[in-house]
Amino acid sequence: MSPLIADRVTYEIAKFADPDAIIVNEAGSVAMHSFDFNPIGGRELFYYYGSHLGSGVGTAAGVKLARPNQQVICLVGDGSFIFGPTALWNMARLELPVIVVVYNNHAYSGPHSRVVANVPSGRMVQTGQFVHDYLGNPDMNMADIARGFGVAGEVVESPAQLREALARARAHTVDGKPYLLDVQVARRGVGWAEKPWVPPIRLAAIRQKRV
Ligand SMILES: Cc1ncc(C[n+]2csc(CCOP(=O)(O)OP(=O)(O)O)c2C)c(N)n1
Ligand SMILES: [Mg+2]
Repeated sequence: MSPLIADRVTYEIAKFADPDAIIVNEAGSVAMHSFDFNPIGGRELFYYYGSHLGSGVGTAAGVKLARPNQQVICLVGDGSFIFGPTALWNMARLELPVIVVVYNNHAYSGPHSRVVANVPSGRMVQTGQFVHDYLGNPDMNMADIARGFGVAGEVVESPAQLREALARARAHTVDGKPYLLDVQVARRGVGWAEKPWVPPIRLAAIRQKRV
């Protein structure tokens, strides 16, 4: 089934994670269920979110440096990820075996839902034309971005592939290397069309010189 439901992704990762894994969370609108966190010897949650996007990947690198003997899994939204993927390069360079999972719904879904909730009679809601929330068309390939920083990874489109990809991620980390999963997840909430509107700004129609 593609795209996946975000909750299914979380469930599969919770099944996969080590009993003392550290979860670094910058997946803002994803519910952190199923992990059964217990900082006294069990799984730990490192959570910093809300004000400045882009901290997740760098935080995960730092947590791995501080706790080299625990599995570190970074959960991050696609919008948050693109604000700060740079620490992937540090993971590659310093050989920090972190698993990064991008919940890629091709959207700033949280702000979208807040606009709909807070300005229900607003023009964007009336027209269904949300100027700033959709990150698809063209879709960003986070595995390609990771490759650019020297980190291996893959795009994941089904629960079966997710389980296989997590096994590959584990193999990479056992080998001392980071790994990134770009998991295609469904946009949730009100006001999302299957193919959301994009602003019709095209230079081709107005430019006079082919430069
Ligand atoms: C530097 C910065 N710019 C903009 C914002 C506003 N903002 C808060 S959440 C968010 C979208 C996050 O998108 P994503 O990580 O894909 O999560 P989703 O809501 O789609 O689950 C934005 C743009 C912010 N918090 N920080
Ligand atoms: Mg998103």
